[in-house]
Amino acid sequence: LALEGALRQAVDKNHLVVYFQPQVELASRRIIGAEALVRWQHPENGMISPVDFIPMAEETGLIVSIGEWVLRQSCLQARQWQVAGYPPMRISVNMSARQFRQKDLVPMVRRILQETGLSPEYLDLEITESILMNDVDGAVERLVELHSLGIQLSIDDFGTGYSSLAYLKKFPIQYLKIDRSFVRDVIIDPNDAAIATAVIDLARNMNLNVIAEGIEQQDQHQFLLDRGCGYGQGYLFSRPIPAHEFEQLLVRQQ
Ligand code: G
Ligand code: G
Ligand code: MN
Ligand code: NA
Repeated sequence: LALEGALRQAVDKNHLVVYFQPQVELASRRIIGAEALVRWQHPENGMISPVDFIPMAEETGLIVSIGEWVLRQSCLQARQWQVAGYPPMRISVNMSARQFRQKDLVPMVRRILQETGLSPEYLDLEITESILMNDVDGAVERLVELHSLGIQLSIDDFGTGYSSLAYLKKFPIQYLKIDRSFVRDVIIDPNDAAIATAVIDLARNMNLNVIAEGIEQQDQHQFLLDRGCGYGQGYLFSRPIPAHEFEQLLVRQQ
């Protein structure tokens, strides 16, 4: 309860901050997008990871206002980089279960796109496989509404849920994100290698883009590239970083 009050204050006092992790084309290492990841800059306790407050925010419903704030900040930042003349790139924002089910989600996203001036094709919403599988019919309906805004949709943490592949074709999505638990040991564990390869093949056969998460090593990068994985993110390329540092990466690759 103390944590909840503190988080409420943090929202009001603007103590939350959005970090950005580059998403790169594996063949060229060029930045094609960024995943927005929220952090809590606590005045005394320093930087607090979302794993330590998102679950509570989800339980209390605070996630709805936090999620809206993250979305607005992310769209604003992406738009600012475009206005500054950097090549257009996508911005990926994580959806929580509660947010995904919010009645006014679609008008809220539409309004933020209008307010920030970001063209919808540059916004990507990441929804975890487990959220989608929790209520498949409801999820399909919701995804169709979101897709009609002209935004992109990704399945996050793909492979970790009880995914029925039969449902996949019903979802109007453009990206699968291979969960980093499969990438970590992809070189040494034949099962992880088989799963990663299967997801890449599945994505390709369904005309979906695939992003591998958690790439930390050169040999993981090479493995995924060799198997036809188009995109990736991970510490090998960059950790999640503040906007001003991200901009330096954009400058460097011009
Ligand atoms: O940023 P990592 O660096 O620590 O993020 C940890 C977890 O928190 C990830 O599962 C990530 O998806 C989640 N997360 C980060 N930012 C957000 C956000 O803005 N909204 C939601 N719902 N989850 C987020
Ligand atoms: O759950 P989601 O996929 O949104 O989580 C993104 C999380 O992955 C964030 O916590 C982010 O900091 C973390 N992350 C990003 N790149 C790497 C990486 O290369 N290795 C590890 N271990 N974590 C990573
Ligand atoms: Mn994610
Ligand atoms: Na993930």
